[in-house]
Amino acid sequence: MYDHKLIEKKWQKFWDENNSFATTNNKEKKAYILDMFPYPSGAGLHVGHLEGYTATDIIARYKRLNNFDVLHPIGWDAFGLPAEQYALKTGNHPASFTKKNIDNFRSQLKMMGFSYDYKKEVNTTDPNFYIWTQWIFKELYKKGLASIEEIDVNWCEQLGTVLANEEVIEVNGKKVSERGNYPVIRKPMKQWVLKITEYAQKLLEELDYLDWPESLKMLQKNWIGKQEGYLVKWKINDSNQTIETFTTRLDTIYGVSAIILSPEHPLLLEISNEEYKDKILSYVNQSKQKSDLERTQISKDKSGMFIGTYALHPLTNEKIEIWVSDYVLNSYGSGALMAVPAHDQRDYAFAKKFDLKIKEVIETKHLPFLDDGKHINSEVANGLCIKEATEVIYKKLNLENKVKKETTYKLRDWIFSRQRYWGEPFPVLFDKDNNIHLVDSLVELPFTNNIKPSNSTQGPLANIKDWLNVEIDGKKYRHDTNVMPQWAGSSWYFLAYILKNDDGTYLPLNSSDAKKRFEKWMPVDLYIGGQEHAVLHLLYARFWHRFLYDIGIVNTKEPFSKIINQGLVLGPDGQKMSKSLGNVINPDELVSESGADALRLYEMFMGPITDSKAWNTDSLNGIRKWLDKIGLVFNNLLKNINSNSKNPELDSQINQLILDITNNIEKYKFNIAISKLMVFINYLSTLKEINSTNVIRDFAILLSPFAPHFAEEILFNINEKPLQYQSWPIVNLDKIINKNPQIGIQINGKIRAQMEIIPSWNEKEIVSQATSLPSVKKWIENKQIIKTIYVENKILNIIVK
Ligand code: ANZ
Repeated sequence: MYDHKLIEKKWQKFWDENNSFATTNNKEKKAYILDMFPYPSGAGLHVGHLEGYTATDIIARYKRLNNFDVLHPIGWDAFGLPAEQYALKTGNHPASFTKKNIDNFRSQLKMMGFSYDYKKEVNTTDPNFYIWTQWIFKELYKKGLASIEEIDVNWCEQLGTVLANEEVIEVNGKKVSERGNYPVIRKPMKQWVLKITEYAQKLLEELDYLDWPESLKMLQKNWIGKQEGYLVKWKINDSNQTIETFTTRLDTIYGVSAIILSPEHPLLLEISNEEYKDKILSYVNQSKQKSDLERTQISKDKSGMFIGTYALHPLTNEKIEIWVSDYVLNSYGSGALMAVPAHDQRDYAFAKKFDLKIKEVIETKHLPFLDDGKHINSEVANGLCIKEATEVIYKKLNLENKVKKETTYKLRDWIFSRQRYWGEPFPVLFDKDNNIHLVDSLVELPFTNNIKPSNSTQGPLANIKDWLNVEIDGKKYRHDTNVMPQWAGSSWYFLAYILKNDDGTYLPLNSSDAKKRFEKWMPVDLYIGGQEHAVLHLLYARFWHRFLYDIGIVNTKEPFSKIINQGLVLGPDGQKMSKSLGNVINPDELVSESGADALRLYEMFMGPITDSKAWNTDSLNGIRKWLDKIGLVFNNLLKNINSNSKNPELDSQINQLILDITNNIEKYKFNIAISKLMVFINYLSTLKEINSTNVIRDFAILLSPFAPHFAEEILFNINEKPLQYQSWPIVNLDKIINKNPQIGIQINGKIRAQMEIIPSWNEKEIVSQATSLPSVKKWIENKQIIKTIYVENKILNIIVK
């Protein structure tokens, strides 16, 4: 048994002392390999972190051995609610708590042997870092993309803060905070808002060019929610006002039964009939409690009321009732719709509930009828299908200026203030008239031990009176008492790594030297993390990056060219790991018992990186035993080196191994790569002698991305240089002895299996071998083979009935 404690310590010390993972800058090719930087919680690293971090480490080590300049950094996403809540509970300061956690995280990462360049380490709570977070904010402000607005926000009483839409989730139809599951209500408040909606189209377009999982792109696409349609103008009867409705089905306009406004529609009270107003107001209040999902769900009972006024149909001049209902969202389209019950599900439910007329304008088999068909009862559009009907109706309305094409997005602007303490302060001052003045220099987060919320709408910073008020040239100003959300720092941290100098300082983000470095390193070549960040971090980061591109700071439109979403590491019981279930696995104990190399190998051997998989400590022990076995096999062979021996089979096997490991690492199939290494060791264990240590050296290098300490130790034992001075073995294809050919087996025209054939087999033998394969058997069971056609060394067709 090898002494993992001794060996792992020894090599970690060596790597530290020899700057083994320093970012180089003298090669032709580069690889920027990025992890989603952790939030340094009190719980430390968990095995889920280690899964993604091991995967990126394999790639970073592999790229270094292949003569790439590699940037593989780590840092701390250290502002945020949990530290603040912990501080409130324990009376500690979030800064000291966070520092302690970071120290613990760093030593855990080192314990795992990850090849980070720690000189590039960043921390979002470091003023030298967030001075640039503030700078980006100021640039957004200067370009009109940041403003203070009185808006309906998601207010969470328990957390004492506003939350972004992306931070609110639905549980049983109720809106709750993503953190803590506390109730969230809608409430109008003055808040900083970033206009991500102005970037909706750009963010949508570029998605197509990214090498991201399709499911992740879909999530972003749906979140952005582009919809093309029409705005139709409706004149209000006996009034000069008009109302605009948004529709994607202009063709159905002859089937309108009512115009329906959202409860928040700005014209609602103005145009409603006096007698109805009290009732309408109480309806509006009721709808505040409901979530958007609850409001728009098809299955939910519809509510609403007539507001006592009418609109005039733009084509028929017919009087159409105007209603208010909360299934109409104010933030979508124009906050008002034309209800066509015969051809829309929600409108149908609404019409049924309130007994509105249902007029069919497409030949229908059932109601509501959502498909295309021949239009009826539609004057100019009779006999036409959707496309043509839309065109003629559009033309007719357009002549009278009653319609325009409109693209709408589901994406909402990003609410950017939080009434918290532990975050980036805003680099602004307000004068006595509430005008905004940007602060040129850093606005540092003031120290206080009183981080309790000051009252229900102001952050704890309002408690610090001598910070809050400032006097400049005899004029009085106030600081902003809000701080930025946790997502601010993570929206650009991948650029900060590039800015970080080895002496701990940062290049200015807007300097020409910085730009040169971005040209070298961006975009990120590989980014691994969980899918839970699909619409939060990954959308915000794309938005900021695209903005920085537009103002000429960075050279790529997109920050992350390739993303892999790692699957969840589940507890041994197959459930998501959680403290309450008591199924959390602690990496510290595992490393102490089996070693970091065994843990790294195990995490990669569990299954494909993208799959969710359950923990199994027995398999980890098996991996550890395999490492011991490698030691035994090598020790044995080292005693039997015979420079005269020739073994073409061994030459073939090692070259095949080089090819296989290379291909599988390139395809991120780490579990398969490890199984190939295992098969090779089995083969080596059958040999009596080898002619040199080259095969051992090559094996050690192939193993090194997965189990670096162990690999270094092997190299050391055969007097080879450390990994830092090695390169990836080069495959010699000529040495690979051609294996037996593989043929495909088709059953009724579909490939169902592959089979290796021995050259001496005749056709009859091949058919009999093929039909006895389990994967073929299940397709021919209880069937009759009518015919077989064999194409030499390629395919066997079996026709069955
Ligand atoms: C008339 C109509 C007839 C519609 C018909 C659909 C079918 P998607 O496709 O989900 O984006 N709508 C418009 N504004 C709305 C709002 N603020 N809140 C809720 N619903 C709204 O939906 C587009 C359709 O949603 C629009 O097209 C409109 O109903 C409704 F046979 O207009 B339609």
